[in-house]
Amino acid sequence: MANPLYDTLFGRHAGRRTPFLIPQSGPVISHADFLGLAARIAHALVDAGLAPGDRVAAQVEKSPQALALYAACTQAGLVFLPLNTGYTVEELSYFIEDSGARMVICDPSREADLAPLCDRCGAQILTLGADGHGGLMAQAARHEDRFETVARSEEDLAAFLYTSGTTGRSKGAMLSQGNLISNAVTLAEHWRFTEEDVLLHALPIFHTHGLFVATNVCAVAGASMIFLPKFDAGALIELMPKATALMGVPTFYTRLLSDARFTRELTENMRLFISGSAPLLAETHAEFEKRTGHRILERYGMTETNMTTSNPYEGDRRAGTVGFALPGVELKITDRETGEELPQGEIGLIEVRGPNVFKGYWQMPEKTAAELREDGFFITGDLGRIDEDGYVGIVGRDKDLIISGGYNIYPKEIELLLDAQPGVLESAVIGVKDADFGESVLGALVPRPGAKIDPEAVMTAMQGQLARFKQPRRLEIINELPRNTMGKVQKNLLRDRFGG
Ligand code: MLC
Ligand code: AMP
Repeated sequence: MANPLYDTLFGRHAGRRTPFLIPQSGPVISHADFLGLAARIAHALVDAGLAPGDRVAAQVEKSPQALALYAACTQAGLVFLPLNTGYTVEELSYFIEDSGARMVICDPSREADLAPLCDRCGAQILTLGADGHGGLMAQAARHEDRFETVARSEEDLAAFLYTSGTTGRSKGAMLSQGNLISNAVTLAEHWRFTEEDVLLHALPIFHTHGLFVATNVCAVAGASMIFLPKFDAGALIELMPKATALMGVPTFYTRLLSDARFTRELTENMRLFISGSAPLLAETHAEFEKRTGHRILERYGMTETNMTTSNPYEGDRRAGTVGFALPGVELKITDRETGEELPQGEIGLIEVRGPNVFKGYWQMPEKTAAELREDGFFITGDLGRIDEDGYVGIVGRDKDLIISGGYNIYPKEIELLLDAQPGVLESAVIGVKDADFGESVLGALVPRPGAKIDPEAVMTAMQGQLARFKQPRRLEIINELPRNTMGKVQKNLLRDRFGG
C-alpha cells in the first residue's frame, strides 16, 4: 500500500543490511533490523486498538526503540506526538488532553503519575525505558517483524509538535506527510547526504532538529547515525574520527571549542558541520574555522515550517547569516503593520511559503488564521533582512521568546506562574546573555506593597511546575516594571539593566 512518508524514509531500505543506528554501546542496528523493530511496534499499537489518524504521545528517553516508535507510527498511519523528556507531569497533562491522544508511551518511572490522567482522558498507557525495555517492547516482541503498511497520502497528518505561544498556551503544530517528505528530500540533496555518511546524532529526538532534520535526512539518504543518548563533548570527540557529519545547536559548537582535545586532526574525516535552532555567533563561526579549517553551515527553520533557509554547501557560508531560501521555499520580508513586502535591505518580518509549511494548529483556527495567511505565507515572528547578495540575516524576534541552548521558552508561561507566587504583584521574564546556552532566563519580580518576596521559595515553587530548562536561573526584585506610555512592559530596558 502506498504510504509516501514511510516509503520515502524507511520502506525503501527493506532488506538492506548496512548500519542505520550505531549506538554508543550495544549492537549495531541495520536498516533491515530497524524496519523489523518498527513493524513489531506497529503491530503492538494496532493490536491495542489504534486506528489511522489516532495520536500517539511519547515522552521517552532517546533510544533506537524510541526512534522505531516514530517509524512504526508512520507505517501504521498514526500521528506521532513526541514530548520533551524534561516536561513535568503538570506540563504533560495539557498536551495529552489537548491532543486527544489515544495512546501514551512514557518512561516506566512516569507511569504511576500519568495513569490517572490517561484514565480520565480515555488514553491507554505503555512504557518504554531508556534501555529499550518496558510494556511497549514486551507487546512488540509477541509480533512478527513484517507489518502491512497502512495506505496514506501526502495530505495526511504525520506528526504533532507542540510549540509554546505568546499567550502561554501551547499549540499543536500539525505536520503532514508531505511537509516532512519535501524537507527531508530537499535537505539531503542540498547538503549532499549519501549512503557513505555517518552522522553524529547527539540531539534529542522530540524536536524538529533531531527528528525531522537529522533523522529524516539520514533515512532518506540511507546514511548511518552514531546514535548518542545526549550531547556529551567527550563522547563526540572520541567518536568524531568515525563520523562524516554533525548537526547541532550553537551550544554544541561552543562546548567543543572549549575542549582542547577538539583539534583540526580530529575533524579530518568530517565533511560537514551544521548549526541551527538558535543564532550562531559570528565569532564562534570564525573560531571554529581557525581551529578546524571547517566552515560551519548555518541554516534556519522552525517547528511550523521545518527548514526554510540554508547557507550553500558549495560557495560562501557566510557567518551571521542563515543563507538562502531552500529550493521550493519562498521567503519574503514584510512590514509588520501592513504585511506588504519590503525592498531588499530593509528589516521586517520573515514570511515563508512552500510544501514544508505546516497545516495549522490543532483545534485553534483563530491562532492558525493569525499566523498562516490565506495565500499560504506563514508569519514566522522572526525579524530579518536580505543583504545585497541575497543572504538572509536574522536580526531579532518580533515574538517574545527566549532560546536557551536551542530550547524555546515563552516568557508568558513563566510570568503567569511567577505572578501567582506569594508577595508578587507582577513579573517580567527576559532572556539574558549566557556564554553556554546563548540566552538564559531571568525573572524580574515586583513585590506587592508591604510584602516581602522569598526568592528561594519562588524557585522551589517553579520546580514542580516547569521543566528545568524553563526555570529562571536568576531572580531580581525591583520596585516597578518599566512601561511605555501605552502601559506595555519595556523588556529591552530590563535587558539593558540586567545584561541582555
Ligand atoms: C539542559 N539544561 C538546560 C538546557 N539543557 N537549561 C537551559 N537550557 C537548556 N537548553 C539544564 C539541565 O537540566 C541542568 O539542570 C543544567 O541545565 C545543566 O545541564 P547540562 O548537563 O549542562 O546540559 P546538557 O544536558 O548538556 O544539555 C545542554 C544541551 C541540550 C545544549 C546539549 O539542551 C540540548 O541538546 N539542546 C538541543 C535542543 C534542541 O534540539 N533544539 C532544537 C529545537 S527544534 P541542573 O538541574 O543540573 O541545573 C528548532 C527548529 C530548528 O528549534 O530550527 O532547529
Ligand atoms: P522552534 O519553534 O523550537 O522550532 O524554534 C524556531 C525558532 O528558532 C525560530 O523561529 C528562530 O527564532 C529560531 N532559530 C532557528 N534557527 C535559527 C538560526 N539559525 N538563527 C537564529 N534563530 C534561529
